[in-house]
Amino acid sequence: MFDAASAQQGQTQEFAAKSGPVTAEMLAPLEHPWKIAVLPGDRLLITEKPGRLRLFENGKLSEPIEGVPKVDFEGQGGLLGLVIDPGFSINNTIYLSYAEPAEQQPENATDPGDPRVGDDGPNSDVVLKGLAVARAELDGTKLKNVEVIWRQEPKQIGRGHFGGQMAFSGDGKLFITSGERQRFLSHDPTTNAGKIVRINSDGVLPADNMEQGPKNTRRDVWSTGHRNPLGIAFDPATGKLWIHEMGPLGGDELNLIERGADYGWPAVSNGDHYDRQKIPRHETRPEFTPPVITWTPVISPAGLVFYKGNRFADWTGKALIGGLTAKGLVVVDVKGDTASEFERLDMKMRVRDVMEASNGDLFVLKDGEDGGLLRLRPHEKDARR
Ligand SMILES: [Ca+2]
Repeated sequence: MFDAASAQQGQTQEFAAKSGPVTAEMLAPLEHPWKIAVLPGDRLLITEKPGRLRLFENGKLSEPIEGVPKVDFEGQGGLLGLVIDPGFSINNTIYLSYAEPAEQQPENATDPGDPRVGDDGPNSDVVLKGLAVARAELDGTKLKNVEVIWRQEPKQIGRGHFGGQMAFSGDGKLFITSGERQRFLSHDPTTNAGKIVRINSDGVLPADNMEQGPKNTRRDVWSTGHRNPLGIAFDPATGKLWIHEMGPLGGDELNLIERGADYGWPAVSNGDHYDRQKIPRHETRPEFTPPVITWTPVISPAGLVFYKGNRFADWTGKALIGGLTAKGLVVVDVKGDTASEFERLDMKMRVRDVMEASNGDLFVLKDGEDGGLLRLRPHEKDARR
């Protein structure tokens, strides 16, 4: 097992997929890794939640890249998402998301707590903060021209539900998953928390978001009623946008995203609150768009990629989801507007992210303080020769 004591470079382990064994190789140990971006030539950028951004190239992990904004590392917050610009090979531009502390912290603040969100407890985290997205140019091992282009507003205290995943549409718009900060804000039109956000890559707001929402809906909002979305990707076969989000006690969701639609949280869920208080199910409120897949028991989805390669032949075109509770990969067969689970690759470890290498192998992040970067490939006889 890739545990803390043995998370050594080059160590391998086998897992069983439907189509045969999969070999996982530990490429590098990492502390709380969160997101991979694959650069041209299979160079990787990887975020570590405590606030480090590293390059992995030629089999080696770099020292932390300079110029990363100050992050608040606590609970689910820290340095989180990462995506490269569609024109990265020309402009070297990347986008980082992170929990940003407010410049002015409140005096004598207390966390009001809420039994519905579980046992974080009162006074658990009184730092005022919110998700922020910064754009920067990668210049060797430094970031330059770092500029914050979007923020969750207003900032909240509390340590959870930041969201922070990002994806570019084919027409160059940046989509951001914005979590509801454990404050049940997803139906509040005055905040962009609990929403899917769509902006231009320079932070300017497009004129054509959310036509159908309430009149005072913020102009950065594309869809509402989301809880804690930690995966976003466009299906290359259809151009459709998919996200997944963590449910509360039960009810993780895979959602097909349409402009202006309301996905129901916190009015409906296929799970219940952590204090066992019941939540009405999606089918009781047809005005909300229901999930295409809902998981109970939960998988705790993290990271989402549509697999384009053919090294894992029966996964081609399918969506791959990292599973924290599922402890492996959840493979989903997406066909147009429908989706169903195809299989699970049991890896016996919390998987935080999954991305694809240029040859169709997979890069996977093992979650946690004793986490790491793994490469998955189909087991082949003499593959190492
Ligand atoms: Ca929902």
